[in-house]
Amino acid sequence: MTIIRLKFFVGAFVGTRGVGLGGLVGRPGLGPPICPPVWAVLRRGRRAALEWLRPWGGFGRGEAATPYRPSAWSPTRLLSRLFCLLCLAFSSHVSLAAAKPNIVFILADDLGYMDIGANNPQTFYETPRLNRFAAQAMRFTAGYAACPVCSPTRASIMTGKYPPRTGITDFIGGTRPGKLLPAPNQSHLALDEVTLAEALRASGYTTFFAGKWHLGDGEYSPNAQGFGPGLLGNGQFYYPRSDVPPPDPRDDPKTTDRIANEAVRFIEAHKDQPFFAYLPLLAVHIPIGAKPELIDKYQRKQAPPDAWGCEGSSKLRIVQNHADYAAMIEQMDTAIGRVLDALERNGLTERTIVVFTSDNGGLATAEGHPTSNLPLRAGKGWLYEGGIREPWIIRAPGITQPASVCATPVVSTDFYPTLLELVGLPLMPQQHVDGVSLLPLLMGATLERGPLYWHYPHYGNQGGAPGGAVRDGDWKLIEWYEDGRCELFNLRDDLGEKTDRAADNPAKLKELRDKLDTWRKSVQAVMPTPNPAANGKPGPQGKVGRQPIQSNNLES
Ligand SMILES: [Ca+2]
Repeated sequence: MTIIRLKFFVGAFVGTRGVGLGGLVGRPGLGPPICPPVWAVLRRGRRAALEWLRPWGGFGRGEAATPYRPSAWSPTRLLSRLFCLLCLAFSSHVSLAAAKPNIVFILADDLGYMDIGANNPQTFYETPRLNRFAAQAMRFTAGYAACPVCSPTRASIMTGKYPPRTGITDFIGGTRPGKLLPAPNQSHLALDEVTLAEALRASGYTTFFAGKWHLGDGEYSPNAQGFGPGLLGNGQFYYPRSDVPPPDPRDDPKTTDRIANEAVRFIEAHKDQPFFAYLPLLAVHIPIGAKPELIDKYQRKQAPPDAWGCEGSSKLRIVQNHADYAAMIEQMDTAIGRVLDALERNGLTERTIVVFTSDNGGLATAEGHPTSNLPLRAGKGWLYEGGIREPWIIRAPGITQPASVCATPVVSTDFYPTLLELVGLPLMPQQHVDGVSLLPLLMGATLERGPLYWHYPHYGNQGGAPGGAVRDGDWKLIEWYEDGRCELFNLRDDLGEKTDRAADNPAKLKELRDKLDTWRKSVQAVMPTPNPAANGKPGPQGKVGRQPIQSNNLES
């Protein structure tokens, strides 16, 4: 924390952008209670500090930087500003330097960015608890998963590393040849990785796990990676040993209620010690299931008729209207609400950081096509935005402002260092090599996060073909490994990735292609190889990258 405060001090004096400090002193946060007069002084100091910092711009929240004005300097004003900065520094100390806060990390499975009301007020689905949670938190509008499928993203959260570094670049168990033979995929997360859970446990945290692991079985289960011991399960799914019988599977086919029940019991039993509760839900992955009465509710709810387009040679759902999927989402939303209620009931809300995200985009091009990610293109298994842009919400009491929105592109490797820094633990740069602490963004400042990269050398089950991608500012390049063809999009103008700008921007094309290539070398990414059995024919998915057919009335 000292480093962070120093960074902000220095940033203020040298006139860099990114000194917005919203959230620091607006309300008591993770720290001990402070008497109201002190808070009043701090709030005045904060307002004055923000005014003082205004000439340097960079308050976040979309305010443009304004040029440095030499006339702003005067001895009186300088003293006043020093006072303001001291207020900020003191308040920062008070907010952050308390007993270790708890962490609740909720990871949905296959939930799309547009599947929650906080991101998509017009959605057919109902997510009142997540919407309310977002109104108490910071919502990221360009938060990404490190991969368009499951296991690699999960590994990136646990390690802070891009998937090529862990060797898990496809879902564990996945292998599908095409024109190319996919790169080899590890069957488990290596035990010498210091997972986020292990790092927190080593610092006194009690850890909790219930749900979907999908990073290895047996000796590679979550019991061996900082959770447990005593988790029961096999294959992908593990749960705490419990004397309480789980809900009837007919009412809880995705074990959503079981996970929430166990989490609530854990929270109540550990409210006096720091804990890290990791809740990787099975919802809303197929097979789709939910409480029968919820399915009845959505079958009765007025819905638009089915509508279809295509992505490559895959059929693409372009309307949200799936009753069973909606029911599954509502059951998830309610369960998340019960976990948040347990924090509140036990007086833990103000000292618990809560994260909500998903491991890949919504399923739109195969396997029942339950959702639509429009206006985002494609879905799970694809490197287009529908496959990798996720719900991303963080509530850090005393740090994040309610209902704040951050548009800076960030990725799932960033959770590891961000959470370490939020709870006051030293960073572990040798471990979370590809993560960047997002604390400045959470505080309302700006952050030069740098480019984000993807490497997916596989044929997905949803139609996607081997490829890589880079997002740098507003620009995004996708390189398809079958033929080396690249697509270039400007996401600021073209969120739906409809217009390939590669032909008219050769310089940008080369720049991003070079960056992607350099990055691949730096992470020792393994490329797919020619498949002799394919005789040069395209993969089973056919040619990818054609423009999807989309319904005009659904464009935005
Ligand atoms: Ca998934």
